[in-house]
Amino acid sequence: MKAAELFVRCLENEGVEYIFGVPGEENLDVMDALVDSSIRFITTRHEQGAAFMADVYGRLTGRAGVCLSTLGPGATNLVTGVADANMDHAPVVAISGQAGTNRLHKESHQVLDLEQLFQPITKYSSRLLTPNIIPEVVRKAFKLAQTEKTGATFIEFPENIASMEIEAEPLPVKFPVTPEPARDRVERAAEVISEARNPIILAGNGVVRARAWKHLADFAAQLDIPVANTFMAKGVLPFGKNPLALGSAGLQANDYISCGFSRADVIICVGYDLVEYHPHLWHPTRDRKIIHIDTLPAEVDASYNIEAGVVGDIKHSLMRIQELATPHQGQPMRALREALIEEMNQLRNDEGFPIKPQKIIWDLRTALAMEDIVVCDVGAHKMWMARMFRCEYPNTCIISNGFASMGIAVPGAIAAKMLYPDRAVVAVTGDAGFLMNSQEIETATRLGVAIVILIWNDCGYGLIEWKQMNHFHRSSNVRFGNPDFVKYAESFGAKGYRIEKVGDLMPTLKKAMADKTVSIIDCPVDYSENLKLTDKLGKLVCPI
Ligand SMILES: Cc1ncc(C[n+]2csc(CCOP(=O)(O)OP(=O)(O)O)c2C)c(N)n1
Ligand SMILES: [Mg+2]
Repeated sequence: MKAAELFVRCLENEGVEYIFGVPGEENLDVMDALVDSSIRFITTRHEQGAAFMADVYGRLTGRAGVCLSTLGPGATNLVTGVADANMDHAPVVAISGQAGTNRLHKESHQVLDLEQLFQPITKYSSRLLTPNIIPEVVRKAFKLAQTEKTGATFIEFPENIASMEIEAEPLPVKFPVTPEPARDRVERAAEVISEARNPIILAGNGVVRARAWKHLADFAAQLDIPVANTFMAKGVLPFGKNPLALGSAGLQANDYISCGFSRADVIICVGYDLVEYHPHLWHPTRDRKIIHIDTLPAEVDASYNIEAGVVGDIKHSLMRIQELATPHQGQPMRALREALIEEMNQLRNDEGFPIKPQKIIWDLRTALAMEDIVVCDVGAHKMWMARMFRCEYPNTCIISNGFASMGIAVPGAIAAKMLYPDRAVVAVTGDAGFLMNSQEIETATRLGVAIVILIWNDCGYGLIEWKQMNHFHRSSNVRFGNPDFVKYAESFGAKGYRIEKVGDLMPTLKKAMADKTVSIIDCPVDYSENLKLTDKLGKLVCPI
């Protein structure tokens, strides 16, 4: 068979359902081999869209999402989405075509050294220099992408290799098992927790990746320790139902949860990735005892000097420590949760227009069922969503908080809806991030993937303006104009809605969710609330 065919068989062997991508001249053989494959190719309108779709597919399934491009400009277009997946620890395998090996050594049309280009943004970057290695390279790319800490890998496939003849078989797929934690570390962690006066848990996305949220809830309940979560661990404890849930930590500013960290003497980090939230922001004093529970040893950071590192399967680590540690009593941090809930509820009947972020979130939460999925973009809206959108289940509010690239929401929502056609899926995005990948609306309408896109319209780079005003009390180059989003939607054959008064939002959301096609809601937002929040949190008097 052709090497391209073997390559596609290896992908099938890995259980690949979809490849998101843009075909090119240098992957003709792979594209042709896909015609006879069970794998469905999802033709996108930009390689970045393809990479973000693979990224969110990987987050939601734990299996590698796959994206594909041609050489040179196609591959450079993949870069942002691949980097995002890698830094956010989403399993992704990216594949690109390449010129034949007879012209890689010299100046040549569209040739870039892609293996090198992808090295710093992947766990493994490889070039198929001979067809014999295809089964090993593909297996390795999937194994590394799907093994903790999960992330992106890259395969470069030169066109002349793809058309060669080869007889070989895919390698069997095996999943490595994360080992049990070392007994002495478990004992040390249990001892520190038992002796603590005010312990707190910081749960990160590693808990979601390990599917260990039930174990975490048991651990917290039995030891009576409150839990803060990073943005990417939203829903790890059901916020509404579990009184130990303190909400999200990660705002760069002071917040209620900061009071929890400063009050704590022991901070138990579970599946926490430092990329999400600098330790110096929650541990400036560097004098608390930190317990690190994760699948890999802790990253070195001056503010993350650990007392006990429990490395191994997170579920087992939590169970073993729980067996040995002495439970605490009383919940001195409950006031933090109550203060946050009060704030979440405060503006639910607000009549202001443009609509305040808190009110948009209230209406969105009310319109959606708890199993429905929100994919958030990056900007001021993300900060509000992370802080105030309640989640009862993990992976129901997807946030990129490692690489934190704008442009993920629309393509990400498409991937989420393909995986969960029976749930409503809403892309919550700023007006800037929306236009970075809005071309994928065509992909969604072509595929019949009925997502809702909720644009927070402030005619500006809101988050940057927020920061500029905080630092310099004036803004610089953050304002822009927008197209008519309703007409824009209609030009794609999608539905467009404009919110003209506060009372429009809830019925429009419900209507959009019932639409059988893509719906785009243009919702003016009142970002004067941003500075009010900064001001309020600056003057925060800890409720505990
Ligand atoms: C691709 C990319 N470019 C730039 C940034 C830096 N950045 C972060 S938020 C932001 C503004 C986002 O504006 P918008 O999408 O309108 O959201 P808003 O802040 O207004 O809610 C920018 C420029 C980024 N994170 N990603
Ligand atoms: Mg904006």
